[in-house]
Amino acid sequence: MTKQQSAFPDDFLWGGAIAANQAEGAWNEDGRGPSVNDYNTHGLVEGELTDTLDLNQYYPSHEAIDFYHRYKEDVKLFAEMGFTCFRTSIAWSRIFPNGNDKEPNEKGLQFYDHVFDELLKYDIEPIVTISHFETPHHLVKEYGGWKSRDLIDFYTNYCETIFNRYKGKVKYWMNFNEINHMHTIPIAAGGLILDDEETKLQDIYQASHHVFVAAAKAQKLLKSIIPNAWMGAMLSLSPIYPDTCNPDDVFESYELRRRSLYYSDVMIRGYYPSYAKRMWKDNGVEVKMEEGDLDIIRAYPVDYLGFSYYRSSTHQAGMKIYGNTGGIIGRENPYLVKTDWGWPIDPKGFRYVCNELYDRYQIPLMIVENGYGGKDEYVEGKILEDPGRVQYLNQHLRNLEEAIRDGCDVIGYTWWGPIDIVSAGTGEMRKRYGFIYVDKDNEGNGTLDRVKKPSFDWYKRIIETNGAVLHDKDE
Ligand code: BGP
Repeated sequence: MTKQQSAFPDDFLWGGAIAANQAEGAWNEDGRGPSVNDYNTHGLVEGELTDTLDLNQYYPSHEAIDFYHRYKEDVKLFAEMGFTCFRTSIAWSRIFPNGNDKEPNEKGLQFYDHVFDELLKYDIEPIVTISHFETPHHLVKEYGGWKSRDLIDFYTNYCETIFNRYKGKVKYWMNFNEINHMHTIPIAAGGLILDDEETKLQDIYQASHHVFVAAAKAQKLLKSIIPNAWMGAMLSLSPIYPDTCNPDDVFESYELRRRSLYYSDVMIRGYYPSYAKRMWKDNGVEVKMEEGDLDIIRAYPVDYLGFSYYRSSTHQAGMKIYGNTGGIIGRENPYLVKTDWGWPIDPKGFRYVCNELYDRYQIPLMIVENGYGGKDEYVEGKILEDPGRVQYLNQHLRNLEEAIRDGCDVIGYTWWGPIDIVSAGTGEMRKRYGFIYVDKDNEGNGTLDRVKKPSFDWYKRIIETNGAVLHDKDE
């Protein structure tokens, strides 16, 4: 039997993704101001935002894995794996310490110049998230995050600064990380502290409107400053299955899915979907808009859809809806095994969601997060095998390849956490995603040394064969 040809396009972008707050550390170095993560001891889902710092406490984001000082070593390792792209975020508060300062912090701008130069030295394309769960702490406390319309101008000023600074270096941008998490992790997606159940949905939909206007203004700025650059929306889009064929389960799961697709519908189509009005009405929501808002949203849609895929969820009509960084936490799916953190592993769901999204939007797709968080053992300087990660990677890439064969226009794939970093949801280090181990534990102990795991060489083989090697192994 002739070996199956890879279906990945010759110019497919292969790489990995991190976020500033989960990797850089140097949280108050060289003029950086605090973001929501820095006042949080256990991540954005399990932790809580405090007003002040208790210096007897350990804050995972303060040092993270010290990417701020070690980025050259880490980028060299990414280049060794053959990355052709690398996603990270710019920390808004490293550029504008309070988020709305008159002048940018030059040392912060210099840091990202150095990171992008290092990536480009190895022909690695930077993919930049403008705001990755990193709203400046000052804007959360003084303005209530994206509830305030003032954030539109603060954000677009930040965008104008970084577009002008990095126009020769960065082609791929994303406006907000997993913006549909406004509902499930509002502090992360919108810098929102929602303690009044009565007004929660009003605040979420109003904040979302401000985000849509800001995203459109950012796209207008990008196209004027870097005409050939691409702006993406970015959502967490693990699919939602109905728990049974009971039409109630089916329809409510469909509505829950649309609660997320609402964000990509507006940012990709350029207008509010027809179901929005009933969604607002049924929830007593009245979105306040200003003259010109809908015009700018229509005039400046995004160019591609970036999304994260970790797992799938199963929803039963009437059940409580809540989620974490992997997506909606629903009912048990008896057909799927789970990771050590209880995330169902569903490779076929990956193919399903690519088809669902490409059929809906017919614009290029980029998977900017897909990964397996597990407990790797580090014994006497040696990483034991990490078969769970290799299997997850192979199964998901095989299904991604099938999605490409199905006709989906997928332009790139960045594995979430190519190097161990701090977990967004729980603030843990022991939830490891990396092909590279970082010697640090949940309490902050360790040398921060980097050690290759067995999966490092395997991902390198996948990239150098453009996916063809996936058919050499059955596991
Ligand atoms: C997504 C975030 C990432 C990343 C990922 C994994 O929601 O965009 O920042 O952290 O989830 O989640 P966790 O780190 O909680 O395992």
